[in-house]
Amino acid sequence: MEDRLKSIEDEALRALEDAQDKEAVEAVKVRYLGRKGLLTGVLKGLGQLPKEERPKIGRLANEVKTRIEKALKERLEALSSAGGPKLIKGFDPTLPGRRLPVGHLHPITKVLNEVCGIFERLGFSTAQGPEIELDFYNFEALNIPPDHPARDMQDTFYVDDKVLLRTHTSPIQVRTMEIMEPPIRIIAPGKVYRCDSDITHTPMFHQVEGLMVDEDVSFAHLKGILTHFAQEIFHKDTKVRFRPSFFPFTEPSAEIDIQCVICRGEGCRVCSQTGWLEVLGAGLVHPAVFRHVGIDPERYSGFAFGLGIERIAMLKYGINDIRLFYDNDMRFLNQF
Ligand code: 2NM
Repeated sequence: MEDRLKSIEDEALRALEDAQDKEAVEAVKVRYLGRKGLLTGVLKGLGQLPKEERPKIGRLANEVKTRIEKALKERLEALSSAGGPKLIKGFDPTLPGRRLPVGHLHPITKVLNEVCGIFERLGFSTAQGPEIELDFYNFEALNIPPDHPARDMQDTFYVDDKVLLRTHTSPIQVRTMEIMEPPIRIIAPGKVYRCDSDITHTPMFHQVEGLMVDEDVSFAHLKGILTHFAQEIFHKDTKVRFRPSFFPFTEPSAEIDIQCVICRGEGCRVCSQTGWLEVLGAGLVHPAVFRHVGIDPERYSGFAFGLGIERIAMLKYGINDIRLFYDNDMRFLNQF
């Protein structure tokens, strides 16, 4: 009987070592310790043994039962810690954590950074200035006459008769020219304000203006720099067109068009059937502006340009309503 118990134990322990999953362990448990199991059979048969053998065999059988139970438990634990989730008091440390929502830059900030990056790589430095400006820097020094329509209360937010919200970032260029000797090569990014609101205008929008002043700066420099810019911000073979225009602060002045990004020049609604889209204003700095800031227009010349970031962003991303940038609708913003 002792040999029989020994072989039941050996068999059971070997079967457990071979068991590869919980089901196999359960089958071993049923085979040896179940109601009709092999060891249970031995215990039930104790009564048939000679009286003097019963205590010894009974004790041995119970010891074997305890060892098989222990091996069963250990095998189950080993199986659940190799592969599969580890359950620690109902907590599964292998589940992925809850992700924190991570924000990103606003599409206008991204395009602004991209525009500034292009000019920074050409050697331009960034300059800043106040959003609340004096009439002198916003209008007078820029050769904008007192009766010019841009000065109207309909177009400009006034704080009082001498103080206003800047309508362009040109005052930054004026302030820079006042304190800096040429050569000057700067860009002036920032928020600007105009009394205007519809699908292509918001009362606040973003501009980047640029200025280069030195001896012998010509319109050719302006053409080269702005053609390079258009081809960097849109596409390397973007066609560019310079059209004569007028600004009080530049002479001569030009507006710069790119071939329509929607119809590639065929003519469509976005380009009003012209095949071209206006993206920049520019020109050679007017001598009157140089005189206001104390730069000798006989010795120095310069070019300046300005562009609206929202307009560039709308063309780049095919957006038809500028107000989408400022509605704070995450379904829109998350696309960038
Ligand atoms: C534009 C178009 C043309 C401009 C001129 C100046 C300054 F201060 F140098 F005179 N700053 N920006 C300028 C020239 C801006 O924006 C459409």
